[in-house]
Amino acid sequence: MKTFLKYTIQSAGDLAMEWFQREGILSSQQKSSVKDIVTEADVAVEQFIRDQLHRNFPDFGFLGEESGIQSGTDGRWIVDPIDGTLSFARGHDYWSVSIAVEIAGQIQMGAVYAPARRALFFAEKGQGATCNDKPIQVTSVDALNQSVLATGFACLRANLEDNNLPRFNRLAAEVLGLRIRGSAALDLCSVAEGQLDGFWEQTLNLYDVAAGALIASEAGAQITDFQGKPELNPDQVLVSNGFLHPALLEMM
Ligand code: 2AM
Ligand code: CA
Repeated sequence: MKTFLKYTIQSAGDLAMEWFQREGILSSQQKSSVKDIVTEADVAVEQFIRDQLHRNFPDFGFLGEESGIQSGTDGRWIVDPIDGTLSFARGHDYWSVSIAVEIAGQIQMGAVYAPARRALFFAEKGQGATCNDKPIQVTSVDALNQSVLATGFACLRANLEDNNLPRFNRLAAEVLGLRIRGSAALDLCSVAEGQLDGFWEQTLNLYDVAAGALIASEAGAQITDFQGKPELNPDQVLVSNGFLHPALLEMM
């Protein structure tokens, strides 16, 4: 399954790259709101992944960003064909394909592939995390004023009253650097490999974070909600190298 997953996500990434290189700034259709775009590539890449997975694992269910839910008996695949669609559509390199395998309610394997950055992140539960087959680990930065964090603003598209702006304001004043890069899946991997010391975002979906969260936690990251509950809650994702977690919880 591991070899199959790595092969499939790389093929999907190569397919996405064809669009990325061919189209430059892609024509995009409006999805549910003006701020939520989906490109033709999102749909095509998800269809490709779905076909591959179904052909090889017919008894697995499927949860995908573009085509919704299909139930299965053995477990399910959780797929975001292009996480960071806006970056993709505007020619930035920070976007990824994300595939997780859930068995008996637990994420067992996750892969996140950023083809434009030539980075393939992978983790299997209990086996550690890798980038391009090399082991990766979180940083040991333990002071907020030395930390580089990322966040995102999915919540603003949902017009929520509890949006991320107060947290952003509080943290921006305290940290060494704060980034908004537009792919939650890749942000989790960036914590795993030590480009970032932490990341938080709210109002995400399971397909944005399922694979990246396993990769981060296998690289030594701590993941909680904003109250410190040790679970993956896509509505409130706080991930750090662990050392920064108490200080970050205070700031949430
Ligand atoms: P996407 O690119 O697949 O849409 C960036 O802040 C993160 O938020 C990305 O992972 C992005 O995934 C996600 N995102 C963007 N718009 C969103 C919306 N309306 N609701 C939930 N998540 C969204
Ligand atoms: Ca996404």
